[in-house]
Amino acid sequence: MNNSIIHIRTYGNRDEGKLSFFEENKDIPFEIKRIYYIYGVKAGEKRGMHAHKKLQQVIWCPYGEVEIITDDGEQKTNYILNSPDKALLILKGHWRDIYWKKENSVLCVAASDYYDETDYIRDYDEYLYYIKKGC
Ligand code: T46
Repeated sequence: MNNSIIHIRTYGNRDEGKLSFFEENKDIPFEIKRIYYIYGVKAGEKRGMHAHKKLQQVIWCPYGEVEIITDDGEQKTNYILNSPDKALLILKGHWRDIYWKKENSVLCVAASDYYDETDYIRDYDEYLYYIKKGC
């Protein structure tokens, strides 16, 4: 299984408005233990710059636009998140850089586990070593 764009189920229309939702173990392949969101970031700022050893996440941008570049140690892939009905599934073991393309963008995350700093790899050389070891 690879990182992938998820089209979030959406009901409604242009006049009445829309409702989007996803359900654990149905629309996304894990149980959600944590929700967090990032906001108030200036356009042009960069966040992320780490990988997770075990954590899986679904990330979406209901307002504004961010670019996420994932990296598996060999190949980089660019994703643009700019719609309430579009999300990115990032599996464990992938480096991610996140660029704020528009002022006041909101980035939401549904995560497979509780916050645990020991799950982070925040040094890129350490990440490449970790991947080469086949962990
Ligand atoms: C990710 C991207 C998309 C907590 O205490 N609890 C939490 O649940 C989170 C997510 C963070 N923190 C603390 C850890 C740091 O002291 O909040 C501070 C900022 O976190 P960080 O520098 O990791 O933020 P980002 O935006 O670089 O990364 C975050 C997530 O940490 C990461 O898992 O994939 O958003």
